[in-house]
Amino acid sequence: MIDSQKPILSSDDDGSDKDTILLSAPKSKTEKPPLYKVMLLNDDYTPMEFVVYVLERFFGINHQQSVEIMLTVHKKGLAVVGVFTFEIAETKVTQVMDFAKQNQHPLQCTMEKE
Ligand code: TYC
Repeated sequence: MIDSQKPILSSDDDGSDKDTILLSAPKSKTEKPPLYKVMLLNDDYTPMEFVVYVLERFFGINHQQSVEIMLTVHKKGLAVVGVFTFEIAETKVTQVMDFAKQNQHPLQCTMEKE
C-alpha cells in the first residue's frame, strides 16, 4: 500500500468515545440580543394626561395611541409600552421614574426580560 492511502489512526482511536471532546456550537455573530419589555403600571393618583405625555415624550408614541395605551393601563392594571435591548429599556425606566418623581406622581415603570 502506498503511504498516502494508509488510514491515519491515533494510538487511542479505538472506536470508543473516551477521547471524544464535545464542542458547543460557535456563537453566531448575528445572534439577537435579549429583549426587555418596558411596562407602565396603574395607580389611582397619576393624572391621565401626565401618562399620555410620558408615552409621547419618552416612547415617541403618537397622541391617539398614547391615549389608548394609557386607558389600557387604567383598565387592566398594566401594559407593555415598548420592547428594547437592556440598556435602552433601563434608560426609559429611569427617565420615566425620574420624571414622575419630579412631578410628584406615583407612576411606576418597570422592565422584564421577554
Ligand atoms: N388610574 C389613573 C387615574 O385614574 C390613570 C393612570 C393611567 C395612572 C395609567 C397610571 O400608568 C397609569 N387618574
